[in-house]
Amino acid sequence: MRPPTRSRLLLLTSLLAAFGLLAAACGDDDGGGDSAAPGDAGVSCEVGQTDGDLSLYNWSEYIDPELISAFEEQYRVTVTEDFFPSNEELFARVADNNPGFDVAVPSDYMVSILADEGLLLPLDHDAIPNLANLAPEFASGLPFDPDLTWSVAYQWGTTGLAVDMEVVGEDFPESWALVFDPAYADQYAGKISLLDDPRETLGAALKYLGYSLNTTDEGQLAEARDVIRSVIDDVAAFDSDQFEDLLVGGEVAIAHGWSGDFFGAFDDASTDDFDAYERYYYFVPEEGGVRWVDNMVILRDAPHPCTAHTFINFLLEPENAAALTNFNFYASPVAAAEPFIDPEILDDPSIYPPPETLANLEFIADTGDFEINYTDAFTAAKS
Ligand code: N2P
Repeated sequence: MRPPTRSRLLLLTSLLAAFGLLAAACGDDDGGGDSAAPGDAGVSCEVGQTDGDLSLYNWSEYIDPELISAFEEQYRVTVTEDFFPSNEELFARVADNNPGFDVAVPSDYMVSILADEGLLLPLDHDAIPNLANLAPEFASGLPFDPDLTWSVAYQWGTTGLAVDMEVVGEDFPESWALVFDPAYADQYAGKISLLDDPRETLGAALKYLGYSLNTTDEGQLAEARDVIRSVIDDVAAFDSDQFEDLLVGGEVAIAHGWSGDFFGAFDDASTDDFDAYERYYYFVPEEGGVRWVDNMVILRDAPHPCTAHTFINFLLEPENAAALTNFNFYASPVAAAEPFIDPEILDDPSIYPPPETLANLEFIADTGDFEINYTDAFTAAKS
């Protein structure tokens, strides 16, 4: 195996410890299989070729089960799914060795990290003709993988706050101050949830302070850590899987989370007599925040790389890409899907934000050796 850099090794160890995976990872000796370094040749597959069943490692509630069934039927394979709640947990799970996943769905900065560590298989573009369906901004020039060497966009969206207006009223600042200024947060003590995610939650605190969420300044990061600490007694949960259910279930009144997951919950909670969109409200705070792109990658040592390419190509079919967006309420990178996307979704500025909103947002970037400072600061903030 290509040896990880020293700082990555430290990052991995700290992540494994943070997620309680150390014992599991140490028990697995990968036996030193062959590994592709970045730039190594990948596989070559025919369009539509399959070489076995597909193992998909994804965020939860992120794909329509009907799309999975359609793929299984069309290609006569079985898809198994496993789920991760953060990019760091995904990294920790595959860094030592790939336990058998074919396709995974990391966000932007994690594509850079996985590629740098030699953990990805380069894509065979000839096996993915539906790359032609991507909107131009996703077809090339993305900061983390400009030529789609390793990844293809899956969905994109924003991170923000959603509030229960029955608790916070209608007159609240659209600001990170709601969760990070004790003057507000203390009013909602025990009714706030924050993402259990080092880059997202420290990133939000950094934006609240007026800094870049990609800072590599230790002093700024320490300030952000202290902001989280200052409201720690008000935080009911650090949660990345069920924040939307905590909100509509009434357990919290303010939740930090990803746009589409909230909209899915608002939709589910609405009935003929109850419009959840009147009661709950999602916004990106005025100080700015995260704009992210999640991406399909094929992991190094994927047991079924051709089925993986075929699956990626399948999700880039216009109707399939639209079905994904109609299911999860996240924006599609597939321009050709737009005629098949529900018009209310396409016209919703919270799902397809206008350029002036996007201008205020940052992608999370790989900070290289500094990355471990984020995981350590987050652990310190929570303890
Ligand atoms: C889907 C979560 C979206 C992930 N449930 C945000 N990167």
